[in-house]
Formats: sequence, C-alpha cells, structure tokens
Amino acid sequence: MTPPKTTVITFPFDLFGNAGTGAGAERLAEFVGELLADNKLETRKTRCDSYRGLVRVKDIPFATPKAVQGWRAVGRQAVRQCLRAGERVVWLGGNHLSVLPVYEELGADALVVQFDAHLDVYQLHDVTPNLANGNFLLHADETLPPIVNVGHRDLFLTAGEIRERFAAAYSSLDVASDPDRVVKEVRKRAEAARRVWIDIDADVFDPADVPAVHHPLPFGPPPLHLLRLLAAAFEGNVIGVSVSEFDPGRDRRDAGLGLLGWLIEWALLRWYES
Ligand SMILES: [Mn+2]
Repeated sequence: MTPPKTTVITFPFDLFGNAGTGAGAERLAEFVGELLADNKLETRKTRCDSYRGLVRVKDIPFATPKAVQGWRAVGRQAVRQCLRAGERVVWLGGNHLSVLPVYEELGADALVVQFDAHLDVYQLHDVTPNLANGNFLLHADETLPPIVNVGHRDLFLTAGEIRERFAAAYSSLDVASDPDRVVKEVRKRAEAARRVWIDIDADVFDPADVPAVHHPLPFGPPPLHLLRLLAAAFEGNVIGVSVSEFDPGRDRRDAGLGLLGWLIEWALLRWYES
C-alpha cells in the first residue's frame, strides 16, 4: 500500500495582529521547497527516500483584497480537500489566527495538541472583542475539537476558565516539574483519539531558542522536552501539523528558521519511516 501523500499548504495570512508572520510562512515554504529539490538531486540512499515524490507544496496567496476577504472559506476548503483525499497536511500559517480554518474543519472527533505560550481565549480590556489572534478560539464557526495545550506561560486565566476551553493544559512549569508525567498523558490522549492535529505556535519556545516572534514569553520549555512531547503526540494518528507565528524579520542568525525547518523535516520522517 502506498503511504498517504502530504500537502504542504502555505497560508501566509497575518491580518488582525502580528504582521510579518506571513513572510514567515513563505520563508518556511521556501525551506521545504529547497529540501525537496535537494532530495531529488541526491543519488545515494538517504532517509528522505521514504517520502520522495509524496510531498507537494501548495501556495495560497493573499495578493488581492478579494482573496483576503474570503480567507476563512479558502483556508477551510484547502484543508478539507486534502483531508477528504486522505492526505496529510503541513500548514504553514502566518499568525496563529491563520490556523482557525483548520480547527474549524477538523471536527469534534479530532484532538488538537497545541504547543503555544498563550491560551488564545483572551477577552481583555485591550483586546478587540472581534476576531483577533489572541482570542480566535472564541470565534470558531464550528464546534472545536478538544484542545490540549502544552507549554503555556499564562498568568491571567483562572483554572475554571482554562478547564472550560481546554481538554487539558500543561504549563511550561508543569513540563519542567514532571516531564515524564506530561509525556505519558499526552501520549495516552493522542493514542486514544481517532485523529490528531499538532499545532505549533513558534512562541511556545523560549525566546532564547526562537526569538522570531511578536509576543515572546519567558521560561519556555527546553526544546528537548518539547521534542519528547511532539514525539508523544506522534504516537497517535497524526493527520496534520501546523506552524505559525514565525516572523523572519525578528529572527537571529536563522535560529528560528533552523529549528522550525528541522521540525518539519523531522515530522515528515516520523510519518514516512513508520
Ligand atoms: Mn502564542
């Protein structure tokens, strides 16, 4: 049986907050394009043979006002097409809001394992009550899939409010205090779900590791803990991975690009070598 194909969807939407992250989606798409082109030229056997010819890149440009206006419908259609065809998806988003169409398409039988420093359900006095990147989970058109947050550094929401919106939330301190417990619980939830989506907001990392974000929060989990947690989520039936909030204009010596690009390549190998 041939393994499912993967579509890398470039969705550089970055309105309503954190302009500049659209360029991040495009930069990561370039990274993937170069990776695939290099792999094609490789003549000896390498690990990338496992996905040779099975990954394609699809760009969704936001070049006209009309394209911008229809962003949610366009995004939903793009992800729906792939999932219905049984393809896996790598979603290269602009700001975190750009992942909302994915959340809306997934449905209640999927599980989202979300790596994010923020719990995007903020109704603050200085946040617009309308849709924005800090509150987008409150504005979905559909019933959202259960969400497990990993790595947040929230100092605002009450435990009750977090429970209302998240199936579970493991703060950065939870991860540091007992990584084995969090790994075990994330793995258990991922294995129990019919379908798993891994959503990586670049600001989950410590700003020392990924400086290229708009709202950095200190005390991010060490990258190796995050890698263990990603591997735990990958024990489930992962149908897609999204990456957002990367702004190359704020990067330092390509630290963020290198880390996020490596993770995308790693995810492809997790899929195709298993
Ligand atoms: Mn965030």
